Amino acid sequence: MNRPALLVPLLVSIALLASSCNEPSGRPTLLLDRGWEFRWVSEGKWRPASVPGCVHTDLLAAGIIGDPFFGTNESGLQWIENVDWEYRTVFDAPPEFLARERVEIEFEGLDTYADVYLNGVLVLRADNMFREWRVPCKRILRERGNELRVYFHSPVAAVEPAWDALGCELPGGPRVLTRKAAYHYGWDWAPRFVTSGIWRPVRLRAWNAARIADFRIVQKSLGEKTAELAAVFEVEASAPGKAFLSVRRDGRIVASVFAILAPGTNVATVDFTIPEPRLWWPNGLGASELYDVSGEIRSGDLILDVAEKRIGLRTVELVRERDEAGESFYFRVNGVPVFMKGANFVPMDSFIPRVTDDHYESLVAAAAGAGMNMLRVWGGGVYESELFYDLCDEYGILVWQDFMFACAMYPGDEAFLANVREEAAGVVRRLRNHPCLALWCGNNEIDEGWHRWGWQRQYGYSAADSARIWEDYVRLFHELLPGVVAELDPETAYWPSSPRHGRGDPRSLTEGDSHYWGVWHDGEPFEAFLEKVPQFMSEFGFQSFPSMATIEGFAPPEARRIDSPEMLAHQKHPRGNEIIDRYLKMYYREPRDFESFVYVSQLLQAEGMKTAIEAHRRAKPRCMGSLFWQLDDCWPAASWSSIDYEGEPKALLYFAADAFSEALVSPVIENDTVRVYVVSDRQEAFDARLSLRLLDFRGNVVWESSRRLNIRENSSRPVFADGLSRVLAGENPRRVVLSAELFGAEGVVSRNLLYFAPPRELDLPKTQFVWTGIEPAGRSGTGVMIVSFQSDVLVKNVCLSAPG
Ligand code: BMA
Repeated sequence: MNRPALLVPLLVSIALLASSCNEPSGRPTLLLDRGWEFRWVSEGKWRPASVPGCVHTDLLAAGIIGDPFFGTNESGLQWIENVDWEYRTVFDAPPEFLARERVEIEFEGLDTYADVYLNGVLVLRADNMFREWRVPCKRILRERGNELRVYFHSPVAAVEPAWDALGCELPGGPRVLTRKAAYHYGWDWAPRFVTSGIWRPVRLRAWNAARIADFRIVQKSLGEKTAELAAVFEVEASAPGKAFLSVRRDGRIVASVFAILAPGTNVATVDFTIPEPRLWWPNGLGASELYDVSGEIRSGDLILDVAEKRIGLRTVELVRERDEAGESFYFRVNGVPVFMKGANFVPMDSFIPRVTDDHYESLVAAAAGAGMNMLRVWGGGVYESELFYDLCDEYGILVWQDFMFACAMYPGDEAFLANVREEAAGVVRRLRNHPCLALWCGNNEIDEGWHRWGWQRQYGYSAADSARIWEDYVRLFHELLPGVVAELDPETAYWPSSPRHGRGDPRSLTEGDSHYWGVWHDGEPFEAFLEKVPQFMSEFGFQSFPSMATIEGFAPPEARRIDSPEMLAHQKHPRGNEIIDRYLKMYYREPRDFESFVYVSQLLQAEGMKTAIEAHRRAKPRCMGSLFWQLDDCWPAASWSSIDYEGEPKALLYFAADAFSEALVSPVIENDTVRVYVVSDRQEAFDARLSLRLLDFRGNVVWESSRRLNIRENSSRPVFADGLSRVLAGENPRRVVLSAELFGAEGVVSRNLLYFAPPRELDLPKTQFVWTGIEPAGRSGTGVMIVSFQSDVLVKNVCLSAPG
């Protein structure tokens, strides 16, 4: 048994040897992020590598390949997926590690078919990008010169025999056999880069007697006066023994139990309370309060291990009840029905390891800044990093978490299911303590795909094939995954597939969540959004191009036109440009040049999404959610995103911020009647003033009206209605705009404009505006500038940007 005195020299020696992070636990940890090299196995030459990292970015850093995102480079880099790669490093194990009873190597993520050798001994065969692996290595480890080698088999070649042996093809293709991010294989917004690598950190860890294998806080009850909680310790012990398990809050021990440990896994519960609990609220409804709680295991005075969690006290329920319309689908948070405002999240890079902490923070902050309170982590990407969920906890963004299955049918053999069971159990245990976690969802669009996309005909399935493939589906999404959630996270709801019904099935508008793609895929006009309002819209979207600065990063000057090979390579939807063009002609005049086209594509997208979001919010409480497709991008390209790969917000993000405002004034024309709605997500009623003005484009007020209102909490209702011709008061609809403003005690709460003709038909006067930019006094050199504009006429949709 170690004595505390050993701990001090141990800390010092590890710090000198590698970039170790020694936790307060007395469980030495050595981060293995140094000295890595990689090679293309059949070429043989070793070159420096990054861990965490992946083959593509290592090849780029070594100067072997050009930027995979530049020009048409993608097509020339497809060979990388077909060959094997190898990584290695050499490290010393400090004697303190070797002195422990147990020493393990922990891999947070291996992508994907990886054979791991330590000092020449095969210690692991990994086959799932989404799992974490712990490899005992005490007997193989030596003090100096340990060689850790990871051999990656081509993920494409690896599944060929199994694919050929399948009785019939599965929609999705061979990728469905591999537990790896689906978007790596290409998507309608993603390039194909089927990479390999050690994509998450690797650590050497050691312990004596016992370690905390899992630490979970269960909320038993949440009252106004007290929160009753249980800390559930899962302890792995190497031998029979006794231990103290304690819970600390803000550093102070608040409860302990004495436990008798048997060798192997032990579960022990320590009850504790938090008096005067401060609740965790989603963004916009209150503070997202967090508490630091840690669990420790001690033997006498010696701390054997410590686990830390940041928790939030809240309840989240998915409410599905029969109602007049069909079956509801909404979230009740702390007893309050909350309208979900947000977007679908996709991985932020084709090469995830290079996404920095700052990138994560700026993206989640941007989502919160746009008024969002929910992100859906879509099932064709990855289970995100801890940091992502930590940020969602902090910013009050609820997470709808898909399991990683999308738009395909998956096999149902025992080995596959066992692999998925481990994956699901690992991720549920990892994420279940995050207050942001709102829902587990089995998959993206597979139920819809099976029933409505014609797969059964397309693949020529016999009745027996169909029955077997559907049985496999049921085992996975109606038995295995809900079983894992019920066992490990019974507090969180499980939803088998998003959407509940495919579009085309009338129930898609009356039951559960809905993906409405009549706009875009079916070419319906944006106005269709006014009618197609479901109970909860979990996907709808429209593409646009990224900012010019972003385009300049991948397209050389001569390629900056819509039909250049470089631009076409950055449009992954087969009909994408054609669809954008069709809608553009519906609403806008022909843009005069490429740069205008790029900008107008963003306005078009923003207007379409605004139309939808406001329609969803006006329909509250029948409709209780609006998550557009898609928040972000994994590379610089045309896509449905609101923020491009370089982090540049598109017009959509600004429009969404207005449309998601906690109180919204929303004017709309419904059957020749102009109605103005006020939608409020506030939990208290408030006094407001509505100001309506009909303005011509030179700023003359045709008429105005103002009225006092009391806005009810959590509501939507029309507060003004009049016939279209009376509102227009004889003016030419192409030359006027209705300005609606809602004022509360704090000033303007929401501002909106209603035009009476599409932009194409507006009689916009030639604009001549002047602007000045000044650095405010005392802030010169800080990058802050106050810009003012002045114009005699309406200037519609001004974009302000500054290089860099
Ligand atoms: C939805 C998503 C994605 C896709 C998007 C745009 O169906 O789930 O699969 O990228 O539409 O087509």
